[in-house]
Amino acid sequence: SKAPVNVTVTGAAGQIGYALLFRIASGQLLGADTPVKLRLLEIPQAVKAAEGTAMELDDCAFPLLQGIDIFDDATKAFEGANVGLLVGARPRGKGMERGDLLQANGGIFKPQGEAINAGAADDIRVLVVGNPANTNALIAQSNAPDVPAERFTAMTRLDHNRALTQLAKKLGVSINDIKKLTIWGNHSATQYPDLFNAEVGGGNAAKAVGDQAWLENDFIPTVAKRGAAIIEARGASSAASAANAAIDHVFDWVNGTPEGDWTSAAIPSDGSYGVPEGLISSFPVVSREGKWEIVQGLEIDEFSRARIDASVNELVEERDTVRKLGLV
Ligand code: NAX
Repeated sequence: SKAPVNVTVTGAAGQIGYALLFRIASGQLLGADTPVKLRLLEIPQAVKAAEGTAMELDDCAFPLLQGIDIFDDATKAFEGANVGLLVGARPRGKGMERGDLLQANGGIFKPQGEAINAGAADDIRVLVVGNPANTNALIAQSNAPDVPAERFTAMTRLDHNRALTQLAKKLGVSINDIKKLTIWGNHSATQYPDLFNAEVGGGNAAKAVGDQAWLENDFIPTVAKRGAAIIEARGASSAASAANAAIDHVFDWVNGTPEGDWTSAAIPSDGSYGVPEGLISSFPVVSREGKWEIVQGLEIDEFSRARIDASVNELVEERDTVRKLGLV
């Protein structure tokens, strides 16, 4: 039988953690034939709550779950980690400027990057969920110089999945009829969900919609502001859907994406599509042999170009801020 895979989850006692851990332990992250060991990282005040979640995991008697360890020390939590799901982050407080937010998160993601560098397994794959996810991933990556840069990614799969459903509803089609949708840029309100290269039933999605006003004034803002709409409706931010997207991201990274389709993930830019090299930006991606590859050769029209540039410029500003703060 296969050796267990060590999965480190930060922010394990939070609401995404609660939605995520049971799915990892049931085999949905890595596949039904892969045993897992969970390594949960929390701040000291939340360790007790993480222990409660671990009790419930025990009570599920998951056949694939071979152990749960709980830590309040990043160096220990990432020891031997094959997968790191970096969920815990510092939320934006009242009156907090973006620089303050980035600095506060630097205090989390810098030491976690160092911990990954020091002790993670050679095949470590990192997905950052905690916001601002792209730049947090950049901070962790910059502080893990011995780990290949490509192993640090940030999550835009929830945005991708949100866009799939909005388009399917608009056209009255199934999710399964939609292919090649892309989220470009930052996981923020500037993100650009692109229908011009997407397909519905084999035809062009933007043409099938045939309604530029809907695309600009309805579709794009609905996808980009969905997180706020969930908070408004639920009184709490997206949790189960975020956990689901994290599962999708890692599963595809490990197991590959289907032929004839692609997905969206924020990965280090190689300069493709004019995105400055090194920025962790969302692209159309396929996963082959355990690696993300950016889909090449897509046509980017003027409308898309402006949207992509706006989101990428925001990432450049975030990078410049964390550079000044000495975090990268
Ligand atoms: P919660 O506040 O419920 O949980 C966060 C947990 O992280 C807490 O238990 C806290 O104690 C822990 N934590 C804080 N600092 C830590 C540290 N240094 N080490 C380990 N644990 C630490 O938030 P939750 O709703 O679970 O959301 C977590 C993060 O996901 C937030 O940053 C949120 O903004 C982000 N999201 C990202 C999404 C995406 O698509 N990329 C969507 C969903 C979500 O909004």
